[in-house]
Amino acid sequence: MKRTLLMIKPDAVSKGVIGRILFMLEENGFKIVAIRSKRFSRNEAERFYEVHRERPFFEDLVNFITEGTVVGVMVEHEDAVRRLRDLVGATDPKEARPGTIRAIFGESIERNAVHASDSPESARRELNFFFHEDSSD
Ligand code: FUP
Repeated sequence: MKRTLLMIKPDAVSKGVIGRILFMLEENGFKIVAIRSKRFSRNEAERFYEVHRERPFFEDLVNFITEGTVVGVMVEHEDAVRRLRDLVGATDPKEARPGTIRAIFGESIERNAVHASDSPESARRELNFFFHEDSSD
């Protein structure tokens, strides 16, 4: 698995840190293969976060992700899913390792700056969602 998705969330986009996040990707050896900005409709957001539908935070998550523009970044690296999750850090920025994207840019467990696919299967699905093609390997 060489490719995965990083999504820059509306909090980070509105703070103007897209460039700093892309810089961190390149600095850590990721090749940027494609970039697309988009605004999620409610329906798209609900489909993107389908696995969380029954979780108590689902409604807030959909509200947040539809509040502004997001940026999908297709990245390539050996062992891409695991490497990117390492660079992104824990879901809650307070618990994220110093130097990780969420530790630097995240505001809270909900407004945590970025999303990274959590498995090769998710990467395939989420890349397809952003880029309408299976570009996972
Ligand atoms: P992660 O894989 O680190 O993005 O984390 P999860 O898949 O567990 O959660 C996905 C998103 O749901 C998080 F980015 C933010 C949101 N979330 C909450 O708002 N509250 C929680 O308690 C857990 C997750």
